[in-house]
Amino acid sequence: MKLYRTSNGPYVEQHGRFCRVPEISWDALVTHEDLHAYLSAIVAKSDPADDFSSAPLLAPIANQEVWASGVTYYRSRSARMEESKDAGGGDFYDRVYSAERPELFFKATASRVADPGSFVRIRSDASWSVPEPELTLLLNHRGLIIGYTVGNDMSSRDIEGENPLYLPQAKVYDRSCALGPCVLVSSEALPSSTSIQLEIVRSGKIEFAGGTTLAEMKRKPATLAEYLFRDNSFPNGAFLMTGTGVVPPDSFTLEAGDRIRITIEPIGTLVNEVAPRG
Ligand code: DO4
Ligand code: MG
Repeated sequence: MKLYRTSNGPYVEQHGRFCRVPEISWDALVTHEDLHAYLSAIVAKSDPADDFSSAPLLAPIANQEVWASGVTYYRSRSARMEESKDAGGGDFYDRVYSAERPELFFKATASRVADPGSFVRIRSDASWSVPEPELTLLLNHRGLIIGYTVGNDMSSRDIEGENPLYLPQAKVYDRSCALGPCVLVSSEALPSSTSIQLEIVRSGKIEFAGGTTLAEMKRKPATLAEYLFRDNSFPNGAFLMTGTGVVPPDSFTLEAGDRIRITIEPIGTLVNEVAPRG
């Protein structure tokens, strides 16, 4: 079952049938005692809505913070060790990859999150920028996984590579994050065969394509969620990005106009364009 946030309010989709979710705030949905059961009851008793496709999609977020996990894939560890070797930071990435405690960092508030189909940004003071395609968990106020969405953790590799202490600047800025197109409402773990695909299209041609699967992820989503909620409360729930396993070659940097397509099969495809510079 998929939950969409649109400018006409939320819609739920099951087996190709879209139903309007009656007037209830997004925060109330995220903190519902049993979201899956609540939405199933709506689908069972409502007439299908015919106005879903005319409703522009919004990122599935209201008063949730977005956090992110780092170095959860070997590919991310290697790329970061390489980019920070002149700064002497490489060792930290190797250590965090094998440590018991994961790397978790604050990523965005809703105001910094781009809607599906809208612009993401590269920083004006960055020279090496990439998207990071990440399975993103939706956690309720108790820290339980209640759904999954597709996330893009836009990153400035030159800024992080210059000094790992610049991580917040490399990661947190306006439109540095995109979420959507919907939330797959499920508390079941996704199969390890679940693929995450990234495609970057420039001037109509594929400039980069790559992918990974959840089998490559070093950490379990539930463990990442447990660490995030340790001594930290999220009364409206939270999003937790689970890290990237897809890193374009070092010669690649994003340009204005690039179209970024991230597909995680059971959820859908999140598409965003890089905004003009300035
Ligand atoms: O360690 C810095 C950030 C890592 C990250 O964003 C990732 O691995 O996805
Ligand atoms: Mg990331």
